[in-house]
Amino acid sequence: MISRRDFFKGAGAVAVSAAAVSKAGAATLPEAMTMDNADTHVPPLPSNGRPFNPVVTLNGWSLPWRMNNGVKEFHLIAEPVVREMAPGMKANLWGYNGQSPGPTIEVVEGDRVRIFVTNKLPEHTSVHWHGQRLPNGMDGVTGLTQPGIAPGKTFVYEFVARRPGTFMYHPHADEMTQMAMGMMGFWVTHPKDHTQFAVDRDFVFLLNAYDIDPGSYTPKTNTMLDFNLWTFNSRVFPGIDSMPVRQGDKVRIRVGNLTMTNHPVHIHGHEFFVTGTDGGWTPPASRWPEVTTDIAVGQMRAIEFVATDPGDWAFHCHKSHHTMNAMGHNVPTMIGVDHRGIAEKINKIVPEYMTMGDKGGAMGGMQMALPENTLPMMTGEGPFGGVDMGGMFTVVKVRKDQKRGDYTDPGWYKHPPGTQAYEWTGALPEPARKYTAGGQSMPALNPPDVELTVRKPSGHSGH
Ligand SMILES: [Cu+2]
Repeated sequence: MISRRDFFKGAGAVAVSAAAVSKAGAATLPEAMTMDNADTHVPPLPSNGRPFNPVVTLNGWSLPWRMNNGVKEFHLIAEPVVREMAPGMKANLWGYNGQSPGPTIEVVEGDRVRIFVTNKLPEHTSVHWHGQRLPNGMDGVTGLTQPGIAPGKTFVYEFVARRPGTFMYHPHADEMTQMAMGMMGFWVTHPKDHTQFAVDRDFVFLLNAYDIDPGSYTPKTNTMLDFNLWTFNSRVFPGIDSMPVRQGDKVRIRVGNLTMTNHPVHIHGHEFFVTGTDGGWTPPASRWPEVTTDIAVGQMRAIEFVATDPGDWAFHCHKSHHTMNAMGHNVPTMIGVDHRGIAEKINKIVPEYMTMGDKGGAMGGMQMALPENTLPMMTGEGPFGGVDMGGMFTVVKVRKDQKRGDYTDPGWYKHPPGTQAYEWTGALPEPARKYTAGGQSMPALNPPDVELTVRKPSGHSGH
């Protein structure tokens, strides 16, 4: 739930006249709304200010504002937060206004924006408005354009949102620690004309990553590459909300990357165009259709597609290790290795021990005993059993009967008869086999009694 913890009386959904606020509020800070859970919220935003089509932040929310003499005022609180990353696991992070990532800030091109930033962290911070055109002194780089905001202090940033598009915010102060702890948020500047670039659904989220040892709660901030939790908005599958859309909807998904590596995001069943980048909207003539687009560190991308085909369509990062949750990476590949004897011996010492994957890694049907506060590597349950993935994975749910503006999860897709893969139970012909370039047939894995046929390579016997 959104809650108000400061003095301000005007309810977010109720229009408060600018004059009334400016008298009462001139000497005060704007209210600091806070969020205490990680569901996707479609909150009613204040009806003052110019109209726009709001975005929906996956497992997040948009920050309400107040108008003060024509200036749109927001109040961000940098503070320690507890983030549920998926049911069963909580993390001690740093964020803004009760959550990590912080709330999405939505403004309209040409808005004069004033952001109060209060620091409730144990060390100094600042906020950099990533991608914005603004006066240099508002750019938020500690030591370069301002002193750090000391613990307990509040700074004011003020600028005109000059360019419509997709932006982020994050500290430029001890950023290795502060970003590894989850300090970041999304920013959308809507076009002055709200019919321009209009879509039916506009989802936003950040790519971020954490290294939290199983059984612990706080990220290891010195990790450079080997993170174990790859997240959309500090959530992992199955904790990431789905993206429900109505069949025929024009859908936009905006993604920003504040991890330490690139992420090729991939959609099933539809092609999209990259319509927006870090620098704004792409000229239509420059676009080409894709099903995967790579998002480099520090980049933002907006992709768009028409949701023509009903179903539950996976949407995920295509690096296979990024659709996994906490795991060790020093595990040897055991596919094809018969280790029945080994497991029995180890079980005498470690009764809970389960060998990893002699038939592959799929764990859909079984889960190892886990330490407190961690997640299985590959978790979420689908309608047909375990989805062998975790991490950066969610589902675009395209439904004919999803109501306009309705973001409630419609449940699992019911496949019409004859449109689903099924088991073949008839006779099987001999499978065609192919010889490799070396002329040796591929041996079966761990063959008990297969005779290898070795042929002399032909055609290269000399001149
Ligand atoms: Cu990735």
